Amino acid sequence: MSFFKKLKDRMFNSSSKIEEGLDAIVEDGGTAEAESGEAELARQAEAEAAAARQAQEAQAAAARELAEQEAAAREAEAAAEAAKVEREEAARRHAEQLEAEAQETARLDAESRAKAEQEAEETARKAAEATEAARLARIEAEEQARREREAEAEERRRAEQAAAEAETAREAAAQAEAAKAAQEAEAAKPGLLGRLFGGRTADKTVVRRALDDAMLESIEDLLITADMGVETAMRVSANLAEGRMGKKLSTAELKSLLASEVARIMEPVARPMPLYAKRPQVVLVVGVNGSGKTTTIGKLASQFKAAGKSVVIAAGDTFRAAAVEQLQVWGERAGVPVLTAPEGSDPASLAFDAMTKAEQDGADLLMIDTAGRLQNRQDLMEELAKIVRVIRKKDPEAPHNTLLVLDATTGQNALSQVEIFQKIADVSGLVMTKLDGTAKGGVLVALADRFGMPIHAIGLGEQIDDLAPFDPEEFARALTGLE
Ligand SMILES: Nc1nc2c(ncn2[C@@H]2O[C@H](COP(=O)(O)OP(=O)(O)OP(=O)(O)O)[C@@H](O)[C@H]2O)c(=O)[nH]1
Ligand SMILES: [Mg+2]
Repeated sequence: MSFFKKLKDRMFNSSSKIEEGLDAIVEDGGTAEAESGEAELARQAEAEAAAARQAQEAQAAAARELAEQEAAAREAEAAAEAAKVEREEAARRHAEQLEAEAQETARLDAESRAKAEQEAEETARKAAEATEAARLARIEAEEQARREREAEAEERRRAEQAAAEAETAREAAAQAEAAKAAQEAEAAKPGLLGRLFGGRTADKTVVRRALDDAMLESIEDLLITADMGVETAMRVSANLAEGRMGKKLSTAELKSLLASEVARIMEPVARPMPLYAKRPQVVLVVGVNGSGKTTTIGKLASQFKAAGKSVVIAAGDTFRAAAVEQLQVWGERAGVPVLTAPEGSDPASLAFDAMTKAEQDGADLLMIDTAGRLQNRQDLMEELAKIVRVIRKKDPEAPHNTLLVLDATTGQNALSQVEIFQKIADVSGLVMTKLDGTAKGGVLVALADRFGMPIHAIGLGEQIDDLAPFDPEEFARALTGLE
């Protein structure tokens, strides 16, 4: 497994804050778009849009027609109903009139019957006439009722026809809808060419968001959360925005911009620990408690040994017996001798003895471990200064390298550690350990941006080969989650 594959796997095992954050920033307020600007894709999108528009128009027209037909059917029904009511009323009035006339005639006849016998015949005739008229009226009413029944049947037929037409229109609309769905399904499928060329023309979309102040602020906040520090986060996001305000960016594009910005900052500090002709080259290793000094010495000793250098380790952490034993274990693993002194003895005098021994042995490198120091423990800091003074009695140029070991999980605190150790120990380079233990890692960018101090190596685990030179591009890709 390549080292940076390991970095990415381990660092983002607990997922990268920056990677996840960038996804969220673009998706929040972004819109889906065609992934590529290729003409083919554009034409396809245009054709799909036109087909969708046509289907929509057909659907709208069918719906309009349906509505009109329904309205016409409703009107015809209302008119038929009104005509029926009117006809019934006319027939009723006619029958009433005839009835009243017949009654009047009968009354007049009865009156005149008493006055004049001769009129009796006439009266009888008139009565017969009246009877006949009533019969005719009845026939007329019956005829009227028949006509009404016929009219009703006709209306029913017409209403049924209108209903059938409405049903037909409804079916047409449903068909138009189905055709539209089929068209959309067809458009969603990659064409034959698309399938042949690995789906290049398939329905690919990507979310893009226009870069504005709000988005830039979110990016800045994200970088700060990832331990980059306010100053560096502001500088990085300002550089990223330069000439790009209003431009639409996808997550991948944003990651790529951020990665190149990070790589640009890191590039000047990515330097392996320099090796000199001077023998022994003295490497003093300093840092706060538990930052990984002893582990890093073991890993480095192993690497130098493998590169053909003769290495001696001095267990300058005389504070704890356990520290000496720990270093002896590392020395055995790396196959290099470890010089020790009794617990509680003066580390400066052990350093001096180790210088003498390394000179005698003609060793290429002398690596001196020191006790973990808190920046605010004045006595320990003075002890460290004393080690440096004593070494310089042997070699005024020593130590040739002073490595400050920093724990990536301490975040922004690493910046103040650099400041303080720089003052008392003249730090020449940094090693950042435990990058496998954080999802942030932005502190490295902050360190590079603020101090410009060389970063020699980074630690990714507790095993002897879990230390590697620092590669800015790979680091930037791993940090931003750029594939
Ligand atoms: N995950 C991980 N653990 C590490 C790494 N480097 C060191 N450690 C662990 O961190 C712990 C402290 O490491 P040491 O090497 O003892 O640190 P130190 O700076 O020598 O500590 P003191 O001497 O007590 O100040 C140990 O458990 C190491 O195994 C690393 O890169 N990744
Ligand atoms: Mg130690």
